[in-house]
Amino acid sequence: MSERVEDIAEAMVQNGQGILAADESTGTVKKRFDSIGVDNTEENRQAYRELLFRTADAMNNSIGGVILFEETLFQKAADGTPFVDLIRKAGAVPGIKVDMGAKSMPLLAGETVTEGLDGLRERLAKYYEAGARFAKWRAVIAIDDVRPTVGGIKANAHALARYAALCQEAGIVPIVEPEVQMDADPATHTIERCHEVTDAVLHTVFNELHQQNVKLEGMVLKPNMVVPGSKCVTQCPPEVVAHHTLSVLRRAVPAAVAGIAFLSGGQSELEATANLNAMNSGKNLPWPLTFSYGRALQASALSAWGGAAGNVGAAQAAFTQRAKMNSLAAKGEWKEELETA
Ligand code: 5MM
Repeated sequence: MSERVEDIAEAMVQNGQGILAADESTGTVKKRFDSIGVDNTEENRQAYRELLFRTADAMNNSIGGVILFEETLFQKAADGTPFVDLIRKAGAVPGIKVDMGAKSMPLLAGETVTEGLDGLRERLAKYYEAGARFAKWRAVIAIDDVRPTVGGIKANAHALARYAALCQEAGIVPIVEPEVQMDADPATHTIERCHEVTDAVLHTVFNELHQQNVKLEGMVLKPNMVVPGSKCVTQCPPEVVAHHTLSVLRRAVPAAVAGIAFLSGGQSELEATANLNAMNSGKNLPWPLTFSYGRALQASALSAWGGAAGNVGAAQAAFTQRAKMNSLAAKGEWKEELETA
């Protein structure tokens, strides 16, 4: 009997569990590996991902799902165990990034639309067969004084909904990720501008999801937090970020959605944890609010590893720490003192 998307979605985000975004495409891995002086070979990518997936404490206690890039979905650990089995054994759900990247819109300068719908039905069947039970599609929304345009928002929202519907048809939970960028250039926008844009984007996305009959109980939303651009002179403390983010989410996201798992978007590890914690502190929310971080879960682990087999233990300790801190934040139980305890 096939599992229900509602049950899979719930399992991914419950009880302070979050999602490890390890779906960096090969080009993005190159940027990350360049920063630690490691060659971007398949062998190194496999060794690094194995280190993460074998971090028992983090995987068993804090991670409910792992987003993989296609190469990793079909890869094996050094002892021949498929990565999908390692992840399942840790009690987490394996997932797959299925979009083909954000491509520039021909007549809307500075905006992108994410491609990858052609042939997606067939690819989803193959990924299901390989063990993936959720998928991810990321729309990248530019932000400045004039962008995004209504046309840019609509094109991305429409594609997100078409992707989500195809996923649910295949028995796969869609993670719907409309990312309003915080670290694009120029990133001088204020938190108020991010509030306005995120609100418009989420309303359009949920309108499209509704029109295409997507079951909200069987999806996870992966939004940006409402924050000022990273180069804006006025930065905001966690309480202010939480206030703006929750006010947008409460107005735009139906209570039926199974869960909300934020991206970190270029925030430091500590900022991403503190902001998530502030959102979960004593508020009565209709959905679990958790993390689906890439950089904010991996930055310390990556630099502790540095490509050396002898550093695997140190890298795993760093990953365990971030996973644990974010899991506490997803329950509103994190305190800064715990970082050094
Ligand atoms: C892990 O990075 C994903 C993007 O990979 P590509 O740019 O190579 O396609 C990204 O979608 C990620 O899942 C989310 O943005 C969350 O990652 P951050 O680092 O923003 O938390």
